[in-house]
Amino acid sequence: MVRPLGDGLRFDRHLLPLILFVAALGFSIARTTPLRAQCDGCCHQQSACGCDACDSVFAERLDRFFTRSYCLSPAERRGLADKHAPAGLMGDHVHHQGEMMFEYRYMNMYMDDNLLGTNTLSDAQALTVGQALGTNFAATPTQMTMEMHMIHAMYGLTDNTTLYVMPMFSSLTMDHIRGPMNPAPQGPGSPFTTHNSGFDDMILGALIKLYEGDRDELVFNLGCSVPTGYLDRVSSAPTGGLVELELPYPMRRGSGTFDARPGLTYKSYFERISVGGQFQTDLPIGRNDEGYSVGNEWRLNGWISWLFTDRLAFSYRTEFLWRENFDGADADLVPAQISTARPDFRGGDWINFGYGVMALLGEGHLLNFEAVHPVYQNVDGIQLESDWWFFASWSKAFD
Ligand SMILES: [Cu+2]
Repeated sequence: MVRPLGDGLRFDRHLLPLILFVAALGFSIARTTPLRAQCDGCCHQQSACGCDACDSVFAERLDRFFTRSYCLSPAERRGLADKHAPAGLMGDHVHHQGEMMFEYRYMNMYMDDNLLGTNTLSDAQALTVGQALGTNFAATPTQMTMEMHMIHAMYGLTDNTTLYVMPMFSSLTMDHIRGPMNPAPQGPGSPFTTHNSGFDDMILGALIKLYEGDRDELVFNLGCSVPTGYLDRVSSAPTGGLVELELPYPMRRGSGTFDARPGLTYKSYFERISVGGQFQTDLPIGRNDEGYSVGNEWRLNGWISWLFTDRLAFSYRTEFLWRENFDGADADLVPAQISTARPDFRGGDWINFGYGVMALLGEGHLLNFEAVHPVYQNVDGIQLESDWWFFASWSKAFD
């Protein structure tokens, strides 16, 4: 009936202790290397210092891009390529008073095939298994692509408080196969595609630095989202032009509610690596005009960034993501038609790995890329299986 999660996506739980061990080892090695231990007293003038470490690995400094500096001041150390969290995360840093930052960020999420719990289903199975669960009589989704364009502006109100706003534009495309009760002239088994694009909900808030040490910091995210996305987009594609239907839950741009998005980020910088941890939530407040609220979401992330040079860093992160089912339901959707109209088929648990590259070019242009893929996913009911998220970002700060 179902086949196991294939193509290397099965999460091998034996990997987890290994990952934790490597992370702990890296952390302890870094911890035993104090920021200035290698050349007491001489420090941050690398060229004049003369000690081995300060002369750096590329003593001849052909290009700043290939420089590896040691013994930096805390402020200088925070300005290297790993100054931001991996591209898929936000809310990790503050700016000093009067500093502004602009970022353009792009995300592409790709989903293919359906999951029942942790098991991948073929498209034909998605229809029959779905019907056994009381849905997918009209169609089953088979693939989805979500693209997002995000403009992120940050402003340092004080040295400890940074305001930010992030308008987002999203483009959603979902492919389907029609089921046995679909009246479309093309008939059961025929494919169709729905599309939705426009402004999404807008994220804004304040980042508050709760603690700052020589080489670590703790930042609280007093964030929220406002319901600027439109929920009632209709399409006649599912019925082959016969009837217009509202697009189901995952094809909607936004939650329709104000969401509280508190989060907490800790970052610690060492000579050539930095580590970070973040707990970030998305908690809808009340129900929207359609009579439902999207599920609470919690994300726990841990990452390590390694400075290959001052201006080039590689990152690795692990994300634990928990998402609840929806409360209530939109009376305009018929849950028996398709699994994406089921408010009780929205939650699940995911463990994702992320691989990133960060490059600091010219005068402070930061390019940040990350590819994220799930190593474990366990969904409630039948849902599309996540394959990849890609993030790309350009940012620059201005005084
Ligand atoms: Cu910023």
